[in-house]
Amino acid sequence: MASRPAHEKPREGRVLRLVLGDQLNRRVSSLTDLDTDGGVVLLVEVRGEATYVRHHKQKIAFLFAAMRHFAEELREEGAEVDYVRLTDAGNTGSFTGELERALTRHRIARIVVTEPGEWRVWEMMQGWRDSLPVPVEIRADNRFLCPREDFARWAEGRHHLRMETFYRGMRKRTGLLMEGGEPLGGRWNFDAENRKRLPKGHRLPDRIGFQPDAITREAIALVEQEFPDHFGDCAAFSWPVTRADALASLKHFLAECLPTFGDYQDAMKGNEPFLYHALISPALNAGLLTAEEVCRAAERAHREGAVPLHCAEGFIRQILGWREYVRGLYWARMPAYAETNALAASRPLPWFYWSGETDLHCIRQVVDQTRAHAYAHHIQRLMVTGNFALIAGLDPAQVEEWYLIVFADAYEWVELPNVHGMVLWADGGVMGSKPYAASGAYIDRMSDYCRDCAYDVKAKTGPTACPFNYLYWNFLIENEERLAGNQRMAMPYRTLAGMDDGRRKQIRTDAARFLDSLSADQNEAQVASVK
Ligand code: FAD
Ligand code: DLZ
Ligand code: SF4
Repeated sequence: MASRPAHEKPREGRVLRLVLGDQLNRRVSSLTDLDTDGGVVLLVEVRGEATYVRHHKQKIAFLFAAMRHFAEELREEGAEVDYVRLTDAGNTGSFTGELERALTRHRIARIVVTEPGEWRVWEMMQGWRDSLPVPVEIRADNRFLCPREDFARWAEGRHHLRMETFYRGMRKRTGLLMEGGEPLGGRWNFDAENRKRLPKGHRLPDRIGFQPDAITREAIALVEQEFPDHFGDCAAFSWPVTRADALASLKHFLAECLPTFGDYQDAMKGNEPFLYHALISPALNAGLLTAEEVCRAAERAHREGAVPLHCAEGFIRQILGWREYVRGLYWARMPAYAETNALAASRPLPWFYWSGETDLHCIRQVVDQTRAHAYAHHIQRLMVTGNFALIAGLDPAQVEEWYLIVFADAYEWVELPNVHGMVLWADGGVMGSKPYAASGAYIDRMSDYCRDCAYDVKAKTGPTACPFNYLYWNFLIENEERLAGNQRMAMPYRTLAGMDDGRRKQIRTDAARFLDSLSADQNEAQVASVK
């Protein structure tokens, strides 16, 4: 709680509870005493948040729709809600400006807010304690299972922060999938069983979408009008924007997809963006669902016999493990974390990350579906657009900005560790013991993309060879000094050492030709027109 100079008299008035657009949960810490203390709940649509990066249109529409529905639900409950719309007269466009204006509209004694997800906003909040004329109480974010301080304690003194160690601690702490202090089924991790390719002719489950209601349609129209040049379109918008719909979406996933989720967790298929994935990350990250309830529901489904253990574990690990871990890492290591560039990568982001116009069929698939749905699943993000960015040596800052823009679930606390650490290894190994570099063979094994590609995934060199193949070896050559000593990279470096000079030279030539053609493609004006 902020202290105030002793000579100042406490202001009389009510509590102002600021709820940010990704804190839309009735149990969020800023609202826990709403019933007893009352006060005014403030929600604000501000241009600054929609444009600090030029978010995908669906992300902005999703959040505005969810904020408007949440405000209605609070009102129905009897709460006093002050809702500022983007186009309201006098809207200053920033959280700070809107707090200042709210203090002129209401007699306020103190402000209560839950800590934000992003460092950028955290810094802003620190400023409020000095600049605003009332005390500002910043409460811990209770939507996560691991408090920031607990993660910081765990991370203290460790250079490498391995997810698996953290995850086991979280299983013990929560008792999820535990029996008598031991992991259910005798193993912590069933990852090895979660790597199947989709069989030919496999019938995927139908997915439920949510038809935009009048409030959501209005939010979409607002976004089309105010942010017409942002990336993406809203034609296929079908995200759940209320807690009730998010719960319906979770229920559908648990019944129809989770029993098979684990098997095909890493699979990819042309024109099939969703497969068995949960599609809950926008709702989860905005507060419509909580990590705890989702994990408990998945565990229950297993204990009731509806879901095999490897599927329940594979899913729970993503949330209890990865999601909590990246959030903890972000807060433990920011702001320095974002600044490193361990592999000194500097190539500009190719234009096809926006347009999808490329002969690399796998990239085209992921970019096109991302434009249409503001969604790509984990392996697409990691092993297609991510892997390409790594082995082509793309500038981490530009890649990170792209990931923050294009997905409906993107917030820096989750995007940055995944991109900077897991994908680009720009943190020099804090997060992952080795870079996830892979050749075209991985994509071919896990998808049917290569079948429809102009390149030949089996060819290693030459103009028709899959660029992932020579870029992979070129990446190893370029980073030999930095990576050859890494135990986990020993095998590929042994293979590289066995290559004759001619092969190495050919790899370098193919890679240079391809990468130079990318640079030639760069065109700022074109990029702006596609965004
Ligand atoms: P499912 O595959 O069904 O998984 C269930 C849930 O597990 C997800 O909803 C998510 O909450 C959690 N989860 C899974 N993997 C991760 C992970 N690596 N980190 C954190 N949570 C995870 N997720 C985001 O929410 N926002 C991002 O901005 C984001 N950026 C990413 C960038 C890259 C390069 C990579 C490799 C992953 C990123 N992820 C991000 C993680 C993951 O890709 C998405 O959470 C997932 O695709 C969301 O879809 P889903 O709900 O269908 O997930
Ligand atoms: C992402 C986003 C957008 C586009 N717009 C708003 C907004 O108008 N009002 C708001 O309260 N929050 C918005 N957000 C979410 C914030 O960016 C998010 O709360 C911060 O990044 C902190 O995590
Ligand atoms: Fe992607 Fe290479 Fe396969 Fe084409 S051949 S889809 S570029 S992995």
